[in-house]
Amino acid sequence: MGERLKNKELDDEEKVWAALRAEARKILGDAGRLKLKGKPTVVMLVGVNGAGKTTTIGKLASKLKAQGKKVVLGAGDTFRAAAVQQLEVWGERESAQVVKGKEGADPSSVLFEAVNKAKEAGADVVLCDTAGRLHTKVNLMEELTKVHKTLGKALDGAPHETLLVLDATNGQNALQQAKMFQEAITLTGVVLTKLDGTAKGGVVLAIADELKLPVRYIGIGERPADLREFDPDEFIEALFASRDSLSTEAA
Ligand SMILES: Nc1nc2c(ncn2[C@@H]2O[C@H](COP(=O)(O)OP(=O)(O)O)[C@@H](O)[C@H]2O)c(=O)[nH]1
Ligand SMILES: [Mg+2]
Repeated sequence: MGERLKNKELDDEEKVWAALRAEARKILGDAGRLKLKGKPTVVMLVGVNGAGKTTTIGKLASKLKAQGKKVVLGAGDTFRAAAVQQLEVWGERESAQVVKGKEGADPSSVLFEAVNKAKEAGADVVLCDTAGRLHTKVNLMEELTKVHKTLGKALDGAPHETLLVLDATNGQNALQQAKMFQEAITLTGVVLTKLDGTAKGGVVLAIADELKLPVRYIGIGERPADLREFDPDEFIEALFASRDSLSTEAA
């Protein structure tokens, strides 16, 4: 920041705000929605328990269905029986096939099968749910690495997207979790959930800056429609709007 503004310019408040705004916009990078690259496009969702993975999968299924896409859901969180049931409820609601294994089944084989079923069915997208907690963190990261690799064996280029789901109300903690996942697998983007529960939109900037990952979607509630494509320009407008209206009032 300091280098980009000459000392003299720092006296000009407008110039400082403009520079801040440009910097913030740069941090957000190219965000935007999922690109459907493969047939099917395989998307893996990861994140700690309660972050909103399963709910985000349901919302994404709803969005894709509205676009006329055929979606298969892979129940890769085999650690908790309730997780599979929760995914099945979404599958029924969005009329998407759910591929599941027995309780405690190997998530990699369940998701391998999900991709194969999707190929057979000519589906457009496979959304892969994963566990957020196992006996230890090391177990979890090893499992996710294995799932990631297995998806690549099921289909060349898969997973086409690996989205990290983060609860925005977790603040600094979310960042720490993110780094842990980033060390284990290659992530391609972030979904930030529960932004309805926090006024701190700034967390979006912090996450994009720290992780150098695009924010693809934001969750703003629990209903199917409560998932928005993240629009960096709109976000910057909103972030600086309060400041703009203040200076207009002052003028
Ligand atoms: N308010 C709000 N709640 C959400 C959002 N996304 C998920 N949730 C809720 O967070 C809880 C955990 O979500 P879940 O999808 O089960 O998390 P998972 O463990 O990562 O699969 C559930 O009660 C969801 O309804 C969101 O964007 N806003
Ligand atoms: Mg879940």
